[in-house]
Amino acid sequence: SSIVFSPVFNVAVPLIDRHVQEGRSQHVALRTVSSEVTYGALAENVNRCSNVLRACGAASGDRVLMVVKDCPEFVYLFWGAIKAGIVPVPVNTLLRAPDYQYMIEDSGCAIVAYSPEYAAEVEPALASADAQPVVMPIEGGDETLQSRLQGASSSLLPASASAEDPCFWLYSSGSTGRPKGAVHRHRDIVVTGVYYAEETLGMTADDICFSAAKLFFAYGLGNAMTFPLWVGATAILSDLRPSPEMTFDLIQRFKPTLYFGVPTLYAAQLRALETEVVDWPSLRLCVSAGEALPADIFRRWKEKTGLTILDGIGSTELLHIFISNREDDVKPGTSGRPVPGYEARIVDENGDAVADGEVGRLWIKGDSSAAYYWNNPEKTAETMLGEWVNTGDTYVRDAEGYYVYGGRSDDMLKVGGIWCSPVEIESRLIEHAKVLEAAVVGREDDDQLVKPEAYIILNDTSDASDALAEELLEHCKTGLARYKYPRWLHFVDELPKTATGKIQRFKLRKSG
Ligand code: 3UK
Repeated sequence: SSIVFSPVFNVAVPLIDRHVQEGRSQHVALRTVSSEVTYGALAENVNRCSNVLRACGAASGDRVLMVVKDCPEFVYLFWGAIKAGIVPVPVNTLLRAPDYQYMIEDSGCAIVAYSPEYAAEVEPALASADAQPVVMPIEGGDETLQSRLQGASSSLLPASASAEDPCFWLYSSGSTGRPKGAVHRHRDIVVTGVYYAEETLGMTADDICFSAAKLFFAYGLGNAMTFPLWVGATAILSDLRPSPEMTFDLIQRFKPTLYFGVPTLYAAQLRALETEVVDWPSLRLCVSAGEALPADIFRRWKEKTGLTILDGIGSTELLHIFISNREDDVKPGTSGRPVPGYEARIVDENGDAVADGEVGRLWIKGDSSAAYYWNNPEKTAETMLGEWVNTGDTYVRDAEGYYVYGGRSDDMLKVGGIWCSPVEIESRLIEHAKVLEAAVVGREDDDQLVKPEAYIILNDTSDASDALAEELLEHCKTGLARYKYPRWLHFVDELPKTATGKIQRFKLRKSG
């Protein structure tokens, strides 16, 4: 059931131009609290954006780094780049200047586009980077994308490409080392649209998609952009930080049919629903991904709202969800079964399949997997094993064929669905003058969701106090992306270590 692509294939044509060619120009593609963009207007703005990018000197294959909030310009830029043969690289907007400096240098991007909200982190990154990309703020002045779009031509022929050509990148983090740019191809967007959006969720042009996960995550990128554009549906976009109030307001205002969240947010919404009444007859399905959805949250959500949450596991490397529950086939507490078009294997250290009921590493084969990591042959070789991708997760397949998540095979944490490296938090803690050593592990909170917990050895143990704990938390919040601060902090006299001095995080995970 492989998808066949014509030899010349630019994915901007089926996702953007096709809707105009097929008479859907008046259908709403994007909706925000202040605007509505039809498919006709979208196609014109994408062309204008291609022309602006070319006028900035970007050539075929050049990268445009996007630190952009969820707004129509995100969509114009992403597709304007692709249609012109330029490679968009949307990145996490919650990061700090050193992260952006690294991505500017690693990607060798020709252009950096950013929403003014992120200027305080992006501008210092540009100033210290050893490269001089063209700088393009999205809005708020003369030399901005918004102002340039007004003067640009709205016609453009798509750059010639093949389904196998590099199309866009997404950065993915590891427990040690820098983030890696996963290079995705034109076809990957179609593959996820067909197998997951259409065949698994039954998405059609009548759907209205609302994703609490932002567009810069592969999860949000599919939910609120590539899926709706693939089927000709409507996406709701909001630049507000996800919160129960924000989601309740948008659900009541815009009446989405599909809602995409992460477990931490479902847990917070359930708490808010203890005192609040929300009416949501429009929703037909809810989706969860990013980290495992505890069965208890599934059950309480069903009880409170009558709605089913479909848990599914996806990754940046595979682009979207490859094992999932389905409306007619749900087993709470599991990730479900492989999505059509994907094969899953659970293997031992030698790469041999283990029996059902036994724990192993999860490998996935599917046509949406990234071609390679940019500039990183070692990590590419570790992760991309011929046709298979090593997900870095441990899984068990139960007797009924459902896949049960068993944790990471590295030390990485998923916090609110977003990657969080214990090593990075430890490094930040150690930067504090009073800290000698630190170890960070994941611990489950009352909702069975993992959050970072820090164990700290002070230079002078008599400094231990609540005030210092507060100070260290503040130190983390200012130096790291906000979601990465430790939720618990313990002062200890020693840390469990191997003979070679490596911290034994598994021992800390068992303690307490
Ligand atoms: C973990 C899950 C258990 C797992 C993503 C949907 O999360 C996404 O991509 P990332 O690259 O992280 C991938 C890793 O996250 N994970 C994701 N979903 C689940 N673990 N149950 C789940 N349902 O460790 C995986 O390897 O940030 C999610 C769609 C696209 C995505 N990129």
